[in-house]
Amino acid sequence: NDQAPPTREQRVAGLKGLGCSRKRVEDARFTQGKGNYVDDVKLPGMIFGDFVRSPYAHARVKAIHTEEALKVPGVLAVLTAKDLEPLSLHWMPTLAGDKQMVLADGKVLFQGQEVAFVVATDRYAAADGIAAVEVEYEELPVLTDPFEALKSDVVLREDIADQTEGAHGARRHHNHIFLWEEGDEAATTQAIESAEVVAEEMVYYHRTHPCPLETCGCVASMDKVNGKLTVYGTFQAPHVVRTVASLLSGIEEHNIRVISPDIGGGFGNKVGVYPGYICSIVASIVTGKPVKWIENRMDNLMATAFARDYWMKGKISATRDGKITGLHCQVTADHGAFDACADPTKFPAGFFHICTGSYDIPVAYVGVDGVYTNKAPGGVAYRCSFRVTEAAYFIERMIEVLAIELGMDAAELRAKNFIRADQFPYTSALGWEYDSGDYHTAWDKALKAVDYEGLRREQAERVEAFKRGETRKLLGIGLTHFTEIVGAGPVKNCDILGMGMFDSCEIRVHPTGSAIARLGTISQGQGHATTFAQILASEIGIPADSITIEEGDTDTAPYGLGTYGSRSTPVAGAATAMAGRKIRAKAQMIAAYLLEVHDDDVEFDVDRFVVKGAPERFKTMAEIAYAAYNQAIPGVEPGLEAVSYYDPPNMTYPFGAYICVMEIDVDTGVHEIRQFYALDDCGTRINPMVIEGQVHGGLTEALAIAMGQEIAYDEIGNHKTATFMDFFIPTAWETPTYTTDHTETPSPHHPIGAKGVGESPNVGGVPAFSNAVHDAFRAFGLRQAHMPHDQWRVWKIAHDLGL
Ligand code: PCD
Repeated sequence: NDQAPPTREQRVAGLKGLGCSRKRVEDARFTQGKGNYVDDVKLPGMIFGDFVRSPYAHARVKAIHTEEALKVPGVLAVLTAKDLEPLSLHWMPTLAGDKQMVLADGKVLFQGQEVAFVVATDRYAAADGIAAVEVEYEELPVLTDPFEALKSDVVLREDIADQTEGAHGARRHHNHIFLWEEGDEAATTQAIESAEVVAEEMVYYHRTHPCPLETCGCVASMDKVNGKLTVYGTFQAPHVVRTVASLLSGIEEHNIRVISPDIGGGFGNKVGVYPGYICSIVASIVTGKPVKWIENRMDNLMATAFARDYWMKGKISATRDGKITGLHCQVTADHGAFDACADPTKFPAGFFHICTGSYDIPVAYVGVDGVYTNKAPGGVAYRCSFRVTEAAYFIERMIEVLAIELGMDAAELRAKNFIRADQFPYTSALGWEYDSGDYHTAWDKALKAVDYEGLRREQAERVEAFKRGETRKLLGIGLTHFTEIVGAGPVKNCDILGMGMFDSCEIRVHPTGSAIARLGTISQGQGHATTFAQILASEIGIPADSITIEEGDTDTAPYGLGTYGSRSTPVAGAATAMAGRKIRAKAQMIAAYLLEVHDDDVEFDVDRFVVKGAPERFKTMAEIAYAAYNQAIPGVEPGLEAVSYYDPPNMTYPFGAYICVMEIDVDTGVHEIRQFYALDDCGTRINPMVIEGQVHGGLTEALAIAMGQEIAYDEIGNHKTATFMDFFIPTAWETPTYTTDHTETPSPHHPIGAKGVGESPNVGGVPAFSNAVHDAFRAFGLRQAHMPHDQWRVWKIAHDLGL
């Protein structure tokens, strides 16, 4: 064989490791309709459960008549709160330390609330059964405005009406949940009162919904003979579901198996525990049959989860020449009927206090009031690390408003206040330690890329032309520089229901030199099977194509806290690298033995261990793996496996500079996005193509939120946007072309320097789109207009400004 051995470069390329735009291995099945989603799970004898839901937002439930429903052919059972009460399952604990009705117990508190669970032979019989259940309601006054709720005599939560203490401290009113504070209020007030310039604004981030294409659902299957409960479900955190299911049901944890199969998008919607899961499990235990529950679109938009709904009253102060001196923020957070926000336990407002953003602000204060209203519970991190998108929107709007107040260019104001590269690690006034960043470099690159000066000149000319009546279109330049905070843990700060937020990876290298790795996270479309194999390829020298990645089965995967808050790369990705290093350490001993040298005399090189100074003497990882199983090596156990549970020392702080250039027709409110430039810095990049896909997807969700998507209620609590006729989902038609770019500032504490990126485009995108709308009208006196900026609202801005 006269073929030349591969060069070192060819060996590196063959691994498809870090930095390679490897094609997604999961796409073969996704693009051919061969995915296996929860609704694809069909077990022998499976039956179907579905909910009777409340038509009222607030009503007393006087009686539930199930007799007629039970006569419907195919209907097997109808569960109500009375049936769940003996099991203590009529209420369930929420992730936020509150409790939530599983089925209506005496009253209903939001439209679409689960009232009874009809179990039938199939979905259609269940629907007929639902129609036959008769519920007697007595309507009660409805509160949909959190400010009114805090003043009203109407008691929403009668179950805790007299409790003056909640999970997060004192409650000052029967509809108040908590006041959570961070920072130094006295010093902040002092800084603002003595400042040369102060800007004040109410910034509202409206209620919206993650709305994954696949709705939530599960199949619960109780095997009474063996005492085993199996639950397939759309779970972003399967192990947590197993632990919670065990604690609630009393079934020992080893007898519960939770499986998240393919998931059609999560976006935070699939983190929480919903009544559908509990009712399916109970129904399976009662009937001894597998029970499926799958939401339809209206169920999903009405009942499981919501996001945002933050009223943020801000004050920001500065010197006359634009140096920021203080930031004050008072939030009124509408949590709906139950506090079911999905946040780490100690943070009832998530990581909202990252709201000093990318700026070096000496003093700051945040106070968040959680309030009950007659809306659906949820408060999930829809593509943002626990309220980070609210924080980014708030600070990026406040910067714009301050720029107006100062009569200063908003790009210059930002640059003047950025945390400088030499200040990292940087501790913010609200207590976060930013691990790394280089904001000025990213910002300069972004401004240059779009010819910022040229755009401002064009904008000024456009304003003049508009005033002369030569055009009816305005030009907006939407600027954003955001800082994300992703990767919860560390365990000492972050837990969910007491479970510390580490993550894990377990690797088995097979004798022939291929491998399987299992993680505690679960992909919902992010491409983990592709990218985590790349981390390993670079760490252990086995080609990514020879590594299977498996997630989502609690019987096989190591315990982990799941995928949300862009934590998979920062936490499970780190565990993967660390487990890989354990493999490598053992491989080194084996290689040294095989090469008959001391352990320290061999070194790792791409896919092999070589004798130092004698590169022709080496053992490949494939040879080493084979020896690990088939050769007796003194002092070394057979096999080549490792597991790592990784508790990150800190979170990672990705950042980005986004610029949106938008044309707005003042007569119709129609916008056209001429250019969208997105520079992301997520540290070391594992797969640039996957990152670009993440950015495209996140920006499109940001576009949706900023420009039209909304969960709206009328004054009696009717849900006005529970179908795709009313809830805006962008199609290819509305989606603009994006230009992506990057800088690379590795995280100093992550084993491979990677930071998360999945949520960044949503966090940075929303203020970029919204700032573009605002900026178009800046010359005509607009300061603040609430999202979503749909055509009617944009037209209204122009109209109100007399344009
Ligand atoms: N990466 C790379 N590099 C770096 C980073 C990252 O490459 N540096 C990649 C990885 O590997 C993956 C991705 O990218 O694959 C992502 O990652 P991250 O950032 O780490 O994240 P994760 O954890 O994985 O994920 C999560 C996210 C979230 S959170 C969300 S919303 C969303 C995102 O993710 N979701 C979703 N994205 C997505 N995509 C899809 N397709 N789907 C979905 O669902 Mo939450 O909290 O849940 O709300």
